[in-house]
Amino acid sequence: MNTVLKAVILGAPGSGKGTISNRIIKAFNMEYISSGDRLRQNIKEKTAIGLEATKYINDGKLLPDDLMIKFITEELSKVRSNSWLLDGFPRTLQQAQQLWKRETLDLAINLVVPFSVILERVEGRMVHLPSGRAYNSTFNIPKNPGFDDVTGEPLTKREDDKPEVVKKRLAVYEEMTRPVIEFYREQGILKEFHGETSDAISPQVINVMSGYIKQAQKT
Ligand code: G5P
Ligand code: MG
Repeated sequence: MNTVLKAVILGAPGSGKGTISNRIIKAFNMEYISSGDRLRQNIKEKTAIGLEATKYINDGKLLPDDLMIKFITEELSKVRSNSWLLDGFPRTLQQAQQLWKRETLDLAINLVVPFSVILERVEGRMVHLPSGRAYNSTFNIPKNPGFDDVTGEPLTKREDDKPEVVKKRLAVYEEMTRPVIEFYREQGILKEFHGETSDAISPQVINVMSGYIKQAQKT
């Protein structure tokens, strides 16, 4: 399907942004940019931003806005497609306002999952760093335990998935990202999806996005 759509996906840590984004990009022809995945890749490659990011990420804190806005602006400038899905950015009102000045967004997807469900999920998470594919001991279980289904490469645990850091990330989310949700509500592009599983939420998201794409193709 030919897609023309610029969207952001919001939601608390562990709400399933990465899992659902992977399903969205399989359904539609969109480029996927995850701020967290790209930062972790930079940490692995020991780049300047990677070295700076480590101390914030491992402590469950957000990187400073100026650094993050510059990083994502550069990542977006590399995108060749008219359609993309941005996961993990914006996280603060200032980031949202800067992105709004630069890009015409069509849709802000907000995933609303109870915090009790999230804490359980994050404990069992294993990731394939280069792609951002996430697995779990009870959901999306890797075919070969400890290895990525697609590449066969080893999976790792995220440094910031320790229970005490996850609690901090959830608190930071409540304080810093709530205003972002209100910002998109005021702009009239917010769509909220409630649920306890990604299997229940992702078909609803894909259904809504199909509507946007059909509308864009008519105009
Ligand atoms: P990230 O990487 O953006 P978070 O904290 O926003 O990190 P996270 O943890 O990546 O979000 P997610 O993508 O929402 O969570 O969730 P996921 O990985 O898909 O699913 C979580 C787990 O649950 C997985 O194991 C998955 O398999 C499982 N799962 C999914 N669905 C289900 C289900 O239905 N049932 C069950 N049982 N399991 C399921 O950001 C990390 C850090 O980078 C910095 C910050 O330091 C941040 O803390 N950063 C920024 N700093 C400043 N500004 C920004 N814009 C920044 N962006 C990143
Ligand atoms: Mg993620």
